[in-house]
Amino acid sequence: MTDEEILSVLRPDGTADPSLDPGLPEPELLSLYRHMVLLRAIDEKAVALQRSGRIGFFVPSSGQEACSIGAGHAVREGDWIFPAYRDHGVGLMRGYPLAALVGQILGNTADATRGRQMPNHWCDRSIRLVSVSSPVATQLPHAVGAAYAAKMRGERVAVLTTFGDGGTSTGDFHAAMNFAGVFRLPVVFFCENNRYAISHPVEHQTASRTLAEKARAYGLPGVRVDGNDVLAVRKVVGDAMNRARAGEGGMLIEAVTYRLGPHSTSDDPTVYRTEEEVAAWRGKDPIRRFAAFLKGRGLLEDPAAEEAGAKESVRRAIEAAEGAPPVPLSSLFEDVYADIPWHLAEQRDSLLPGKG
Ligand SMILES: Cc1ncc(C[n+]2csc(CCOP(=O)(O)OP(=O)(O)O)c2C)c(N)n1
Repeated sequence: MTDEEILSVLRPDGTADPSLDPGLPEPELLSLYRHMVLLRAIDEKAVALQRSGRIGFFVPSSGQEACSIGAGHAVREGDWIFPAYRDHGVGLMRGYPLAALVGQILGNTADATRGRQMPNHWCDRSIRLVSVSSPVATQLPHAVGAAYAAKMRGERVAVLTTFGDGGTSTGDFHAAMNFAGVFRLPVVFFCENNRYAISHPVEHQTASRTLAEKARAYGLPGVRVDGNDVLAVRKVVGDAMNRARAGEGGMLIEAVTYRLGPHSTSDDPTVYRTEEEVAAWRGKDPIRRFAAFLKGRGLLEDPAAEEAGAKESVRRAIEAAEGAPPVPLSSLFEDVYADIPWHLAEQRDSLLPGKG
């Protein structure tokens, strides 16, 4: 392949290219599909919750489901994940529970971080899903640090970090890629080029022909993949993670995709994109594309029933999490110190007399 070519597995007729098909077992194929549908259902409901004032903030991933779910499926037990804020699907695919995800955006006692993180900033120690970073691309050097540690300890694990096209313009991208190249670290840089960094188009982000080609300067391979093709993403990220686990170093992957919705619930994309552009990408919807493949294989009969089932799961998870009580004030003083220092004890006692 040339530098600019984009690897696809799903063909326009709905079949898979046999030379590139990762050959996943049928239950796994269905699981990929169901997680993509679930991710879309979460998006729709979370945006509605924000609009009705029940949550403060949300970052949708509609249009990019093949990226999160395909990449998440390539992560194995023991691997580390340093995600971007749009990649809750990676965690979901690794088993991060829907109840925990919903609890996090509500920030009550159903939230593992007890309302201390900004909404949309998930983490789960049990699957090595490190907390989402708000500042763009700061997760990249963190991922490289974890990869360096894994290498020093002789662990055969890989680290996946995800970020957007805007992330490639940061100093952290340079520092992370350089360090990963020099020390041949087991880290996969998965860049979702969704064409915009909020309102800033990728053409104004870089003068490079592609984002993948930036890898060459750091001595890493760089490849482009169709980010609306879940089998292609799974194949490319899976190969890169295997290579990293085998001690062959890191890789930069540019997934070419599109964000169908707003950047976040605080954004209005109609002021910087045309309806025609959005409609053209709607025609490449990653879920519909994969559904066509599954139907052709006789694995999927009723996509509408799958969507209804996912919506119902989300509705039930929200109902359960909304019933959880708010986090008590006393939690302000918990979980940081084993023995609370005198000055905090004093503050606690003045705020909550008799609770010390
Ligand atoms: C260091 C830093 N600068 C600016 C911001 C504000 N900001 C939040 S998201 C974003 C755009 C990032 O775009 P991209 O990396 O392409 O990812 P995408 O949101 O498209 O997934 C910006 C500028 C920030 N969070 N951190």
